[in-house]
Amino acid sequence: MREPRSAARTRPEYYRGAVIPGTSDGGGRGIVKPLPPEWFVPHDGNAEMRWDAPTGPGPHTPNERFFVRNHTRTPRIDPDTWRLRVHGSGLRGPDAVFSLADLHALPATTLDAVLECAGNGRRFWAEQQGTPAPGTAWGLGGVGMAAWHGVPLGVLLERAGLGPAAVDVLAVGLDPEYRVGGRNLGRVRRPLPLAKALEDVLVAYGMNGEPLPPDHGAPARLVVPGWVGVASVKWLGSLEVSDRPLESPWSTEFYRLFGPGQPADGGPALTRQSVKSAFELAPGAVLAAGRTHRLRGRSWSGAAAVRAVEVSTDGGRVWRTAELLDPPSRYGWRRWALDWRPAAPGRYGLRARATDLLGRTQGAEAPFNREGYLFDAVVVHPVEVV
Ligand SMILES: Nc1nc2c(c(=O)[nH]1)N[C@H]1C(S)=C(S)[C@@H](COP(=O)(O)O)O[C@H]1N2
Ligand SMILES: [Mo]
Repeated sequence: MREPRSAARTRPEYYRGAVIPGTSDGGGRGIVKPLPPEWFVPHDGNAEMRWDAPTGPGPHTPNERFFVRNHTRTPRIDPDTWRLRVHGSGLRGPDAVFSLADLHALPATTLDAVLECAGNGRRFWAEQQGTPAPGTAWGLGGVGMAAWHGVPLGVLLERAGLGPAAVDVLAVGLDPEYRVGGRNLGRVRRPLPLAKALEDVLVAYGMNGEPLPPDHGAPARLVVPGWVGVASVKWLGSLEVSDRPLESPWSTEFYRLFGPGQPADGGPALTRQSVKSAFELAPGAVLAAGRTHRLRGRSWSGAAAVRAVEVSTDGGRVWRTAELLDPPSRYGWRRWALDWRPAAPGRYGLRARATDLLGRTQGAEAPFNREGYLFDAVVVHPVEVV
């Protein structure tokens, strides 16, 4: 297994918020909440969660520390005048319109789910595999887990008059239209197959026991558990229910795999997230030799609960089973810990790999794709023992 080139040198700088070549980091432009540098790494209007900042006693990521991924900027929406319109050929009758009070009056549920950007871990394509990918150079902090509270989308669609011929639901956000490369692609929107919509998707208006914060989609967003973050459309304005398959640039152009092993014109629109693990430790952390250190981290998978996590401190030769601190969770992550007593000073690359209940695991290399989505290889975490 190759060691990342000069990782110990570049990563600590990056985690202090340095500008990364190839991106134009703008200090969290367009995000409403404060982004203290000890909690976040800014990426040109997006904010990455730092894994070395303690995140409280439980498994949930506090709202004020949750990563933000915006195509444009966070809109401020008046919850009193906000309406969600449901329309389209897949409904039996006319449009249905819901106010926030209407949503509050519908049956609600709470679900622990990881929300993760498809591009999370993108910088490791360059650092570990020598194949840099364009786009936001996330470390592993384009992810968080919250207890999402809201109305099951299936319940809402039934109330709206879901018809038997419906196949797709297109969620449209109320944030500004997305302009890129001289084109206006319109509002952020992405179709969702009806089967998933009816399975476990939420129209969420609560996050970790609080109303949804502005940056995370207030007054209501989709939460599509286990799927790439872009499916979870924020600031919901409308839902088109269609009796024909729908598409948008977010399902045809972005968030698909292009490259070897894919059809010539690209793979299908991305759905499930891959398996990942992260240490709750600063990259390049300095640890004392001859002492016992409790290594902590979290692992998650979009397809099933995490079953086991193994850690290697010797370059991937010996793997030890980590202690799992949370019960299995279908869509949540599991925290883990493992004691390590490094005998000798030097530079080490810590490795963690998770396996989920479907047997999906993390290997030494992730299969290349042009846009650098779904990095699921073991990420080598540099530390220095002194
Ligand atoms: N309307 C809208 N929804 C959106 C986005 C956006 O820019 N606009 N970004 C998407 C992407 S790419 C991700 S990864 C998640 C991020 O959610 P968060 O900012 O609450 O962490 O929201 C998704 N939903
Ligand atoms: Mo994303």
